[in-house]
Amino acid sequence: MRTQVAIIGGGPAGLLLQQLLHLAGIESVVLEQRSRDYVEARIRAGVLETSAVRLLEQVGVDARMKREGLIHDGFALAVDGQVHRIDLKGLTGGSTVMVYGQTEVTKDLNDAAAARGTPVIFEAQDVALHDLKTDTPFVTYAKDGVAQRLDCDFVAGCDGYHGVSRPSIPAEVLRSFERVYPFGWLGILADVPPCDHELIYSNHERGFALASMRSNVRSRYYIQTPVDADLADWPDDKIWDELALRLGPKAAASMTRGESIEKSIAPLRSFVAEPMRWGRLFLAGDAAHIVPPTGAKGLNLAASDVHYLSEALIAFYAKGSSDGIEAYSAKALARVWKAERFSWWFTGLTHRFPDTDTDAFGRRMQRAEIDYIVSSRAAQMTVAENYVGLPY
Ligand code: FAS
Ligand code: PHB
Repeated sequence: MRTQVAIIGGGPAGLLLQQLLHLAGIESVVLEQRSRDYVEARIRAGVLETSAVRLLEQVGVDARMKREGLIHDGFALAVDGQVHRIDLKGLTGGSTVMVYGQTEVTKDLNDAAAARGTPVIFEAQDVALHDLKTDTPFVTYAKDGVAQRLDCDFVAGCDGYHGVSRPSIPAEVLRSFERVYPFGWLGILADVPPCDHELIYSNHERGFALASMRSNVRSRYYIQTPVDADLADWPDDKIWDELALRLGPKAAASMTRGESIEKSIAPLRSFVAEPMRWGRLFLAGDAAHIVPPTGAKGLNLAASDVHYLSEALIAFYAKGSSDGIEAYSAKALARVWKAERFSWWFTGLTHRFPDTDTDAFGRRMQRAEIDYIVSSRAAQMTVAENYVGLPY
């Protein structure tokens, strides 16, 4: 089999890239190791930047998001019982965010791929990348136990943090940067109305908590847990009790409890791999970088990566120009590092670190930073412009 672009990974990065290329008449094949049901069952991101919404509009995969998504003009920052609203729309001259789960984005992109006949091969096993430093790279994989080969011009590594693409770049070429946080997030999904009409990020002495949502009848909450927390130690009632304590009395009073339909614990890390290109291989999304979800940037960085990559590949095929391809890694990393900074900073502002509990100065610094934000429009503007997403 032959195609122009082999896309490894059928998550949001790979599927959105495929549709951006399809729009420009460029052929691609997505190789996804899991089944479609498995990929769509993963509960992950919940907030889309306006730029990501625009990309879904550009590929004509925005109809259901426009019907079912929730446009948010702001969010709340709660600390020591006080709740402060960050007026995203007012502070950024009109920008907002779209609350629409990654699960739904992935379903919509898969539906578009099926309707448009852009091939997504699910349960593709043992994917391996070959001859990446030549003009004739190829990919091998197994499907239903039968060995396959996919010849292509380019390979897009959209296969996430644990994928095969990043390790295909030689160790002596790749440089990684990482910070692992001393805690995780326990997430719970329940079919109950949210406790507020906007998200609440809470810095509480017992730990961070986040009240989010997927719709007006489905809520998503998180609490910071020790890095070695065991889900078996967290029955639903205990999670609801902890959320009520950490989100504060007003949120607790309007919180509806219910049985969890999904519950999971995720570790938090900041991670960047450079470069995001090696020969004919391009990394995009979690394959190249990870952010702590505090800033809601993971999915949105995947979107900006594939925007830059699609533009580079379109210029190559349409005009024979390699300028975009040569510039891709530096251009994508410039935005990645700014989102890494915001995610790291917002995590530091809202979570309880072991040293801030023992280090009184560290706790005072956290408190002073929050007081500064609450009292300064300029400080709030920097929070707001990063949260709605810096320009592409
Ligand atoms: P993805 O990991 O989504 O997709 C990669 C795909 O590649 C997967 O479907 C995988 O099966 C496939 N794959 C892997 N190896 C392969 C191989 N060898 N061959 C073929 N296919 C292969 N972001 C937020 O903004 N907010 C959040 O709340 C949030 N929560 C998260 C919770 C968890 C547990 C995780 C892991 C991430 C979370 N993220 C969150 C970040 C997340 O949303 C990612 O940023 C987003 O999924 C990035 O999309 P992709 O780059 O497509 O990677
Ligand atoms: C979510 O709804 O899953 C969500 C929202 C905002 C975040 C992280 C996760 O910062």
